[in-house]
Amino acid sequence: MFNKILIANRGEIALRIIRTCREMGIKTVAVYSKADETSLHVRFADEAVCIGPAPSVNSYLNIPNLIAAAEITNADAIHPGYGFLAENAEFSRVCQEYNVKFIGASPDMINQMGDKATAKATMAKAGVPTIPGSEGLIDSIEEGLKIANDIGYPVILKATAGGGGKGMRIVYNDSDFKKAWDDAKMEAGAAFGNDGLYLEKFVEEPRHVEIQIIGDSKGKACHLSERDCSIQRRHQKLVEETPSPIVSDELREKMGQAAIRGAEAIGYEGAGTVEFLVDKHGEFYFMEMNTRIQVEHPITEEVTSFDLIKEQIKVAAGIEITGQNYYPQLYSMECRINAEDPSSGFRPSPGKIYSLHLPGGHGVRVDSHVYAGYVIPPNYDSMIAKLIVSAQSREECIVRMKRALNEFIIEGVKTTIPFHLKLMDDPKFKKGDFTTKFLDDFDFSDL
Ligand code: MV4
Repeated sequence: MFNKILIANRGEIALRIIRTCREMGIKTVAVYSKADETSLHVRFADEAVCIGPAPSVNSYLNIPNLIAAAEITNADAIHPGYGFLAENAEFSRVCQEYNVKFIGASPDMINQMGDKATAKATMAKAGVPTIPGSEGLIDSIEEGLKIANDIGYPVILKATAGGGGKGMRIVYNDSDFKKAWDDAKMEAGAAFGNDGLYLEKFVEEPRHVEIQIIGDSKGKACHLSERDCSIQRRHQKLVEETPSPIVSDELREKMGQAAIRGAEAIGYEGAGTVEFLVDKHGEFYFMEMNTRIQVEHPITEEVTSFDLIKEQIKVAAGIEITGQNYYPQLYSMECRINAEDPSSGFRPSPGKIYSLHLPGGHGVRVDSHVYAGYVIPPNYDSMIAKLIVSAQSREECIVRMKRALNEFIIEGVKTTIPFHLKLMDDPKFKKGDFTTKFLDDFDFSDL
């Protein structure tokens, strides 16, 4: 087992990783930027190293500084958390080069899953259902038009380097094709330095359902069931839940087995997530694979009683998994509490938290790094807490979430709490009747 893990991250996830390391008897090194000197992860870790000024590019994304911090402190592993360098193939490679175990995917795996057209082709070959479309990248508008006419409109053009919606265009007919192609290519080239596009049938009003998997160093993988992440705004998830209201035991089994087939086909090691779109007929299709721990992992922990960070560390240390799959024994839901004003287009609201009261009680978990007097820096993402509740049914979960949201007091900054309170009272949400378009016509003006 590792002796000391350096955590190449900040905020709640840095704290989350420190907590598991402490329980496992593993020493921790926090790294921090000048803007995070007063952060809790710095105080709770065994050691802390300043890695640069506030801007992420100079600190949390600065590979030489991170490696230097690991060498100085004699850390034998690095946990990247999510975001920042969690899916950076170069960082994974440099860690290997310096003999520090990267608790995440290999450079090869990151490259393979990071290129979306390659990931899709790899999964299709492994027998995972994929959406009909081009075989790999499209070389010309003419080729794209031909495929669009073969499969039928509407179609969607996607950047192979994308994910998160950038470089994506929906096309409804031949006459719109050229503009969509030019726009998507331009946007992808500017955002990723890679303007490769592929095409597929556009699935209207899908659900976003993802399967949590764990693979070990022997090539064995298991799944820990699904999370429904359909409540999103501009590709930012706001609420996640498990089990999904639309996933039957039969569908869970099929999606779980598909995710395992995909993971085992590539010899995936570590925790990962296989994202699927589920259409209104209950057909599911591979969308993307994330080679990291995700923000919403706690809901899976709550319903399976697994510590996913502990599992990540164990497989990274070479310990084999049992090969069993895990199914929800409870219902769990997460609300992302962001320092944003939901009534003004979710505009960031950084600044000082004057007073704070965290909810608690039966079935309530808060993963957060904030405290009364903490100043939320403007440099990083605005998530300040995850409110996770669990209960025996979805209905009880919603009641408990409302109770906990009402106990949550944050003075000094605007937060997404009013949005969550309104959502918990929404008749369609309460029925589990929503798709990824749900928030497109949600009224945020009275929050
Ligand atoms: C799609 C789709 C419909 N049909 N692909 C959005 C981000 C990227 N990961 C893929 N995305 C989508 N791909 C086909 N063929 C709809 C989306 C999509 C979406 C997916 C999941 C969650 C929210 C979404 C919001 C808008 C579009």
